[in-house]
Amino acid sequence: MDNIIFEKKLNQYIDYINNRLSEILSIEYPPKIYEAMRYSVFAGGKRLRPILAIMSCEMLGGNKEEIIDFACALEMIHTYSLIHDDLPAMDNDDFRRGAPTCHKKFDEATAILAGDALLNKAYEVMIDNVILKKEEKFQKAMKYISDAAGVKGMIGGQVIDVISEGKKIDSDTLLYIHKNKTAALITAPLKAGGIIGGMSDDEIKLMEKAGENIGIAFQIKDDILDVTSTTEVLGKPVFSDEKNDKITYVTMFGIEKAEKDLKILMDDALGIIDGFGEKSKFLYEYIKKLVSRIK
Ligand code: GRG
Repeated sequence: MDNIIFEKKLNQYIDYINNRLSEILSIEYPPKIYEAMRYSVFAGGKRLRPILAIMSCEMLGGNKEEIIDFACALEMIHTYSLIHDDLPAMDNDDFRRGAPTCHKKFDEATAILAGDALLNKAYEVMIDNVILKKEEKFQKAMKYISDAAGVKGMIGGQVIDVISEGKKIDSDTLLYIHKNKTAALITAPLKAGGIIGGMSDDEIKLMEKAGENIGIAFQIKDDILDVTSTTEVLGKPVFSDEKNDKITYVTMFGIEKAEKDLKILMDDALGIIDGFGEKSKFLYEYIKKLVSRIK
């Protein structure tokens, strides 16, 4: 696909997502909490998860108006997780995306509440859609997203990550962390988008497999960037895993194996997406570019 066409289309998706997020998070009372929520949501994230949701929905001819609120819910859940992850009680990071983290810009109490409020808002928006639209596919989309965000997904992964700090963990534990902390919230948009776009149960299973591979590959890439990039490019400190005494794919297996496994996982995922034919071209290109990301 022509790069200019790709970038143009991608920016259209990002604008569409940002406009809806801005509507959902329009400032009401008490303004301080909305300001903190908006600060982190509009701090320059890539919008990876909502983009995956919309692309997956459109792949079989679904329309983006049906998935947009679920896509925004995913971004709000993602943002809450970053706000809380940056807190002193967790990673204690002062910078993200090149700007002060939420608790540094505001204060700890506001950052905790802004995270809580974003998580809650995600569910408010999804349940509004479920009630209004009454079709089972919206219920299923909400179920995929809430399962992925919970203890059987991102939170479970985060718990094991936190309690593993400074400990020697085995490869199964590392894989559990990557699968749940990172891959769950990458698989969920592909499944939610797919179901709303009209995929069958078998197709959803394929998306689940692809999502898991992409998610683990994405985390491996994150681990690689942590030791190969610079603070200026990443917008956050490098060698943060070492600082936090965390075992990563790179420290466990070395950079060469990390690069090799990343490629195997991505090739497998791309093969699945390619199997959906011509309409999957855009998602295919997008996922391919994720591996070559520099931040
Ligand atoms: C606090 C419950 C709770 C969970 C936190 C997401 C997370 C779990 C921690 C953040 C740290 C981390 C390295 C997570 C792995 C996933 C990841 C690479 C997140 C960054 O996602 P991007 O690159 O972020 O999509 P942007 O900035 O583009 O939004």
